[in-house]
Amino acid sequence: MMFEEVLSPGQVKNDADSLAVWGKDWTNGFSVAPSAVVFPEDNHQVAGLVAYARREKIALVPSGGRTGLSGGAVAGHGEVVVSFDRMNKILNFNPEERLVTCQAGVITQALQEFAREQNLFYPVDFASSGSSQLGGNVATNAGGIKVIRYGLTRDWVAGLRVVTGTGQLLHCNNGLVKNATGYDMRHLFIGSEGTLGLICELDMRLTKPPAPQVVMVLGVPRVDHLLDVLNSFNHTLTLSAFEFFSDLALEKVCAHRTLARPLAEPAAYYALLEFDETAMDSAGKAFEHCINEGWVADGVLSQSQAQAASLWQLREGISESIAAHTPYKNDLSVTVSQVPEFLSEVDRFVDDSYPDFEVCWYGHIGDGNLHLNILRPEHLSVEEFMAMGHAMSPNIFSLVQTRGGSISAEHGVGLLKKDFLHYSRSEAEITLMKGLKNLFDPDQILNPGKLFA
Ligand code: S2G
Ligand code: ZN
Repeated sequence: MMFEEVLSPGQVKNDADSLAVWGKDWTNGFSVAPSAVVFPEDNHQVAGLVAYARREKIALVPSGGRTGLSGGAVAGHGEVVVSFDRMNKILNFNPEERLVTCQAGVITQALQEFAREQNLFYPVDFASSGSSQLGGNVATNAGGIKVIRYGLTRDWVAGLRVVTGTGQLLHCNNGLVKNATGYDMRHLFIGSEGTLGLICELDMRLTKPPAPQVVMVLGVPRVDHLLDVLNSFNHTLTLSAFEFFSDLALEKVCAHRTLARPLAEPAAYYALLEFDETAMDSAGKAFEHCINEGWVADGVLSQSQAQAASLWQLREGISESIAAHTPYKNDLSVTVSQVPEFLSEVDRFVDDSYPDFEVCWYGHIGDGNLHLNILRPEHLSVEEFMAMGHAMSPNIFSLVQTRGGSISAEHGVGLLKKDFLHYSRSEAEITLMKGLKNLFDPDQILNPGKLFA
């Protein structure tokens, strides 16, 4: 049995069903062919299995909630999947520091609930938080819907225990607030997609809960007005979220979830705003200003937490609602001020070059992150369509590159975007990143083939 010196037989699976389940994530279009799945239960077992893998030249693919959208957790070439499902305990809570020590396999929502029980708040949130794991959130520096107010996962990691590709267990920062003693190693591992080390344990910071939240959905006739609306509300209150979606996205989610449209008349775009109920007066003034300026045609304000949740469904339900169209996904970001022009440029390109492609826009426009999902026309097979999506991407990524944007804002590079990394990172940076990879994983056993072409 593999890893017999480190793991017990019950911690190793190689039956076909297990290989099929744990060998993939939410990304379509890549072969799934791991040789085994292992389930370590503590940091020392992780260190032991990496040392064993290094000696036996076995490639390892770390796997958390398997909600990734760039193939970062796909094992397609006989790798061994290292699942953190059994490292799913909250180990400690320190009220003075407001720090929770979690194993990597803790589900994001479990941390959110634990925080609530302590009358505190873990603010990083997104549609997949019910199944994603903290280790994977850190490995991809997950963002989601509250970044405009609370930042990204990176901003909430106070400490990490990571096993590098040489089998060393590193303790990074130990939960300290201040630590000016050289390079902050945390930030190398955060967003490294399991290519520099296997994240085993995290010290996550919590914060005070906000006031009860109110949600507004506004009908916005023109894309450039979205920025005017953002600026108008940003000047008068603290936004917890500023999301957007197109009318096509709304049409799909209302049909899929049999939800009523939020406004009497359709609009080209919709902005979903969330803010503290204590800012209601300021929000009313900003809304009136936007109506008077013609930036907003109509709007609805949640009257209860239940209604706030149903308005959020209009945004958070989009991804699932369009899945049947096997969309070709691009997760792009530019600085916020460039969003309207950039979005219009991409629309023009797709209209001119692929007139039968339907563009479904949605995303976290308040932080410049747009999710471009192109719906597959029925006359194309998934393979044909994915190939066309891949072929069109250089044109879209050239538009991103011109604006100094990112070809992957929050979903990571993985397998899906590795051929396009140079559109967002210079040759010098890529050379240095590969140097770091060789330093931390000299035998290239950690998630090989990901991130770099
Ligand atoms: C979102 C979820 C994945 C996708 O809805 O914000 O990050 O692109 C996405 O559908
Ligand atoms: Zn997103």
